[in-house]
Amino acid sequence: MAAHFSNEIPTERLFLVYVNEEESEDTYCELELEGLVEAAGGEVAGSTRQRLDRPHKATCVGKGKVEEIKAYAAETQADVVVFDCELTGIHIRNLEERLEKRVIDRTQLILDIFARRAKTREGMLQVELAQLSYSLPRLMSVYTKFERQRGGIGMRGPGETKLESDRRLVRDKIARLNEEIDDVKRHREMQRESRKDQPYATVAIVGYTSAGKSTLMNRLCHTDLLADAMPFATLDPTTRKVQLPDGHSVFFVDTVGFIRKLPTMLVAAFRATLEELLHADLLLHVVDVSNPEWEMQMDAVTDTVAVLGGQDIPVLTLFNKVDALPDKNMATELVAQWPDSVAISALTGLGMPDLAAAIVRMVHERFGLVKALVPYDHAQLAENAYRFGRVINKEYRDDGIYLEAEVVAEMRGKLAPYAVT
Ligand SMILES: Nc1nc2c(ncn2[C@@H]2O[C@H](COP(=O)(O)OP(=O)(O)OP(=O)(O)O)[C@@H](O)[C@H]2O)c(=O)[nH]1
Ligand SMILES: [Mg+2]
Repeated sequence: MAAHFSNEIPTERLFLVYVNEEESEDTYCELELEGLVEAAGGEVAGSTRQRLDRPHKATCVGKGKVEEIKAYAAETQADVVVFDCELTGIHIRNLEERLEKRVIDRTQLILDIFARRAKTREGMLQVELAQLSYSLPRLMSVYTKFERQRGGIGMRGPGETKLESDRRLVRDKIARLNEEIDDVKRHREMQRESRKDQPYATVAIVGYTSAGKSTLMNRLCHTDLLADAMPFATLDPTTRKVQLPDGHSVFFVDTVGFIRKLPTMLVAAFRATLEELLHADLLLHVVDVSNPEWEMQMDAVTDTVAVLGGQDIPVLTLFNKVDALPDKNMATELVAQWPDSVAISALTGLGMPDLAAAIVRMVHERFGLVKALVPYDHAQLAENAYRFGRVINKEYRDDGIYLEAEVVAEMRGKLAPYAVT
């Protein structure tokens, strides 16, 4: 993975603190955090874990643990201490003071990866917005404590002024970023509008990070997108038009991966990108069944889709990486249990004919019947029904072309003015 490290900045050594409620999650959480560290270009110096039902107010973990972390982190020559949970501004301030090291949490780590991955203007703006929104409340609580201390000895002044001005600066910057993102969003909407001239169904590929979405997209669309074992290899959505075996075309969209404990703030900052999937006719939910935690990952994705408002879009579940399953029966059993599901290997191509058939079937289910009498000067519209749906009946009448067809919603809209019963 050396390619992901920058030559100019020395690789930072990160000491990891796993903070879990349940023991059963340990191994998986550790692997996941290590993957995130690697994706951020860091190196794992060492780690420790702490079972925690409720974080301590001042330092997240208890006093004794803080001392232990301090000793370990010094011993392993770590530059940064990473907590696998969300820290408050107070936590960060106190921990940095006591550990004498820079302290970051899981969200900051993810944001750092996003910052490295962002390539498009929209992606970069969204990452910056997320970083600032994340820093704002933390900035406040750090100063709040400072403020109170000063207040205690009867002083008012620089501390508060600095807090006020810092807050205002960050807020102004956030407002500017939001405006810029709105601009980009309008542009994206225009693109989507222009796609409406080609009212093919849109199929969005969603799933947990590293589930194999880009690998599948590459296989389906012959693209050459980065597919990598690192989390969050994809940040910006890519769209491609592909012809299905039934002759109809669809747009496939590859999207950013989801992860458990994805902070809502982050989801909000990426809303503009993630909203792409709300316009989809069908979601392909890629699940890495070779991962022992696939059920948890699946829930995390379903929850995030619902948070975004996409719970009513039909989902085709793809049990991916079946080539890596020790027990081949597992895939067959899962598909039998799960409605609208297919077992595949995006890597080897296993199950692709089944997948194509299932997409055709589900896209067709999204088609709706229209009966219309299209005037001759709009004959192209009637022609388009062949491209964007299935024509059941067509008659050339005196007053226009009578058409009975099953077409996508976009196309139904276009035919609506000429609808007959
Ligand atoms: N064994 C096996 N590995 C796979 C399969 N599909 C994908 N992979 C591997 O899984 C890793 C992640 O694949 P990606 O396609 O980048 O996953 P993604 O869902 O796009 O991930 P992000 O964009 O990072 O969210 C890569 O190393 C792929 O080679 C599969 O069917 N079998
Ligand atoms: Mg990807």
